[in-house]
Amino acid sequence: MKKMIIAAAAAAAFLPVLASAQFAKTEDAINYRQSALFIMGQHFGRIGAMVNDKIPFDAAEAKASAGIVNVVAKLPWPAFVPDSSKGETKARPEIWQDSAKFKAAQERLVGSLPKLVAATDTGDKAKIKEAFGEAASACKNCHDNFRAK
Ligand code: ASC
Repeated sequence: MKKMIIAAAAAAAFLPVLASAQFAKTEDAINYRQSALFIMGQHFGRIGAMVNDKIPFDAAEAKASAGIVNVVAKLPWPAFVPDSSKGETKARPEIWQDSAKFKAAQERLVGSLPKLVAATDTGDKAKIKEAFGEAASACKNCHDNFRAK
């Protein structure tokens, strides 16, 4: 049992390493990050639609979606590999030119999401709306600075 726990912990510790492993092709890296961002957009958008009264509020759905966004938001960033600013991508060269600013933008988003998860744990729509707003502003900050229109 103890061995299994250690093995599981070791596997979990390697997850970020796996996520940053080299991609076979530049195109794979672009597809990978776009896929993660698409999933994030779908689930984040669902929460947004609920707190903005576009669809009925469903606390369990909000909680499930926040959990997904919180995990998947860790994935796109290692896929912004060098030389992947060309091709089917809206990624702007500033991502590579000002990598410290790009990293800070990622961290702002990733840091906002545990608060969104915590808010969905309460089931309180007003709290979820507030945490959603913070995360949405982190999404927008990165899009405004690093994504082509
Ligand atoms: C969303 C979504 C985004 C953000 C962004 C916030 O629902 O898909 O990328 O919110 O539009 O400004």
